[in-house]
Amino acid sequence: MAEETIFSKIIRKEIPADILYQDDLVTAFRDINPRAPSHILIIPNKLIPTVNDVEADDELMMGRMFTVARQLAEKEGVAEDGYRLIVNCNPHGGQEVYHIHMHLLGGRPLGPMIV
Ligand code: D5M
Repeated sequence: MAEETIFSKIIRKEIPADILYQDDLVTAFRDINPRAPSHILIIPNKLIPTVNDVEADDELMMGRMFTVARQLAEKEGVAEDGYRLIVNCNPHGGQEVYHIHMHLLGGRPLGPMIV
């Protein structure tokens, strides 16, 4: 059984967060440490620690994450100029919170992806 993170508390609204969207499968809120004018995290309501833990049953929810990302990008006004979606996995991927999250970054030119 995976250990809960602070994101489970955000989903249950036990701690404050700037929640922009929530439905039965996903929740989206502003990143507390924004790296761009628009920096939103889109997460599954179900606790899945990393991309390594994704299973076929999760495909609907993973698809919803992209649909919500697209809708929020439009709402934030960054869709036309463009934005970046990032999912970090484990230490080499730079993952800090072990509850899968998609970063939506936009509102400025992000440059080429540096690895
Ligand atoms: O990214 C983890 C991200 O989670 C990082 O950009 C900060 C963000 N974070 C951490 N705690 C909070 C709270 N409480 N609200 C909003 N955002 C938060 P990673 O891909 O794991 O490096």
